[in-house]
Amino acid sequence: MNRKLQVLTALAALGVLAACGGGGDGDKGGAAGKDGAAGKTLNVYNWSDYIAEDTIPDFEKATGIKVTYDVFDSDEMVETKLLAGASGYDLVVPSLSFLGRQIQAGVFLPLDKSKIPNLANVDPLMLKRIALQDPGNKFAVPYLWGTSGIGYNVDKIKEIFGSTEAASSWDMVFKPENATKLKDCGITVLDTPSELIPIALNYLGEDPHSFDPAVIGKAAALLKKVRPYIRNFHSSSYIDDLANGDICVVVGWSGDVIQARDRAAEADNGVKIAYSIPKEGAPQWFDMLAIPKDAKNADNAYAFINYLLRPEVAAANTNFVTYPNAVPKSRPLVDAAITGDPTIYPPPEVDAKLFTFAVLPPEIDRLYTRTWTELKTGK
Ligand code: SPD
Repeated sequence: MNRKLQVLTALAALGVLAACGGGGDGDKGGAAGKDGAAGKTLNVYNWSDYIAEDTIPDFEKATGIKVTYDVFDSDEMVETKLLAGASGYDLVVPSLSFLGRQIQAGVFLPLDKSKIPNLANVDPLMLKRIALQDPGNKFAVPYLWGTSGIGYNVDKIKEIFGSTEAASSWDMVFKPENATKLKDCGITVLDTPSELIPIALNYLGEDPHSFDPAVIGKAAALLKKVRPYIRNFHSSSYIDDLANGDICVVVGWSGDVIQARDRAAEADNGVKIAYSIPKEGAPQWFDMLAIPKDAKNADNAYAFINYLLRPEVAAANTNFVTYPNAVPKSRPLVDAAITGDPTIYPPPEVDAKLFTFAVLPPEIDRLYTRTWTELKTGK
């Protein structure tokens, strides 16, 4: 059964298709029910490839709220809109390290938790971890999480290096003698310094959270050495590029690479894709649901957050996009192939090597941006 059919079948079995809305979790008496027809809209800004295809239509059927859904593929894009103000969005999904800075800039509405009864479904340990950057979990709710690592074309890597062992280390992309071998089949890296600089620092044995310009300079030097072998800087097109065999390696996000693997398998095009969390360690990040303080439809945003936290909805999203969610009760509803995949749910020994991103002070954020521009333009 293909993934779309699996999701439909699972949702039908759970009785959440059609206009039922019956999660039994307090959704029905929520904001949606109280709004007049004119207020039945919701403007959402989420990452691309980051929601099951039925989630929005099912929410619309269940609540009568019409959703306008826009996508982005970098935290920098969301941040620019939020800091400029009047974004027009009622719900945004920044990652935790950016959210920390945006909270300080005062762009979010403090959550009225009485409007999100399903907050009780969220993993308390995750909330505790997140509270380091959002004290008291005052402004945001975790949506999905993942890691950043190496996605690769299995047959190409075997052909070039003799086995896929090479993909278990960042050496494969950061040693020029390796990267040069990948130049022709194509390397893409995420188009953001917020990922690549900490990854390079960690690889060099430095603190990935360092704010020391001299230390950050070491990451810049490393990236500069392999720059000639990087074909593309992009944070979403690599899903199809990997799946079609147009590139052979990406420094990308876990679930996106697994989606590329599944797209290739569904297309039956003979391309085999795998994802590796390199042994030197890799980033772990959390993407967060937050309401801009100038949101026009905040009550509908609460209703949507609450809907996403239903176990069956969270499971459907995880099954579709292959990123873990924050709702432990969803786990029995997630495909065993996903929960049992150590590249999606890292086992404790891998987890121990993961690091999170720091909230960058403005001057370091500017240094990151400058470093990135110089790298990309070759200056
Ligand atoms: N296609 C969805 C990707 C979500 C990635 N979020 C990562 C944020 C960490 N910087």
